[in-house]
Amino acid sequence: MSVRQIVLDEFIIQKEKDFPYATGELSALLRDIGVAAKIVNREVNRAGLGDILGQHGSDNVQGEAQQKLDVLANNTFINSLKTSGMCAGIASEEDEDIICIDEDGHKSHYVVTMDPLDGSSNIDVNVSIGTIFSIYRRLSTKCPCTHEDFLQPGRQQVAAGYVIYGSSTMLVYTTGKGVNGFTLDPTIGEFYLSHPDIKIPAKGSIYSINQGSYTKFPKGVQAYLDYCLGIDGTNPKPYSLRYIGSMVADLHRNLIKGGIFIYPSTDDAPKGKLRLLYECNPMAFIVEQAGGKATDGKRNILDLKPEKLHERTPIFIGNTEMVEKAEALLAQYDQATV
Ligand code: AHM
Ligand code: MG
Repeated sequence: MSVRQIVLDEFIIQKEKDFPYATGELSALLRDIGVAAKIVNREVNRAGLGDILGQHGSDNVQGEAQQKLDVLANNTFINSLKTSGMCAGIASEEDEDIICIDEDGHKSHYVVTMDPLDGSSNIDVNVSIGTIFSIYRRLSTKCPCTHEDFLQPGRQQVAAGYVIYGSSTMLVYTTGKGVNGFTLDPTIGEFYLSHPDIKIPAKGSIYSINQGSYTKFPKGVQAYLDYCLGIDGTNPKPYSLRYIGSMVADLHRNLIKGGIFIYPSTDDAPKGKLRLLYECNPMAFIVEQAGGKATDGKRNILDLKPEKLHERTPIFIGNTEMVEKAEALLAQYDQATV
């Protein structure tokens, strides 16, 4: 008889022993996120059947049209975190300001940032989308929590993860001691450990970027793309371009197969599109824990000190060798323009 694989909740409890002073609070919070992910997964999986596709009729704080599933996922995670009592506050990509949960005097030590449904443009067309989350130990001690609790450098994350609603649904997370991936068995509603101790391959051959914006990218980014394509003659084996347009899906593939994901600045958006708190920091923590690297072109993403909740940053993330090659070309062009 084969040995049963470990499920997410068991794994989380087992991993508490890596942290001698653990109280179980973080573990409970991670388990709550797992439950919310299953609820969102249920809705994503039957999205074409109900009245949950299409636009919600509202804009989020970024001025982007919210999809019905964006709103549903946001409410699901917020409600789950509110009822659990394990979370002091939430900052969501979909909400203008932080949501403080501890006004009733509850004394949770953690706050959560999240992009409840990433890859919004893919919702209506049955292409992989995801949820991204990150957990910080709060700095304030009194209720309610404050903006400072959320505006911490990514290096301070105590846990981060994503859920990919793809051909199967997976939850991948780190608490700073490696990265582990769990696949949802929909027949019994459990996440099973399927990808233990994920490491990004040392060599990669995939690059992921919205190349349609090539003419709007900085010269250094264009130079790196010319290198990827083999146009500049220095890359003996040009790379494959793979771009889904859901950061979670693009990064998940590159994490498993080896590759780089880039969302750079453009002429129209000097800080790029992706948000430091909700997308870049959690993904940078995961990729670094898997042996990769994430920078804004010059600085490590995890060292950036956020100044506002919805701050954006350019990002180059994935296989270390590829990210460093991109940085080297960016630096050459920076120097050329000084
Ligand atoms: P969203 O949070 O509104 O879904 O936007 C983020 C998504 C990322 O998942 C993806 O990498 C990017 O937007 C794609 O943008 P573009 O269509 O400009 O390539
Ligand atoms: Mg999003």
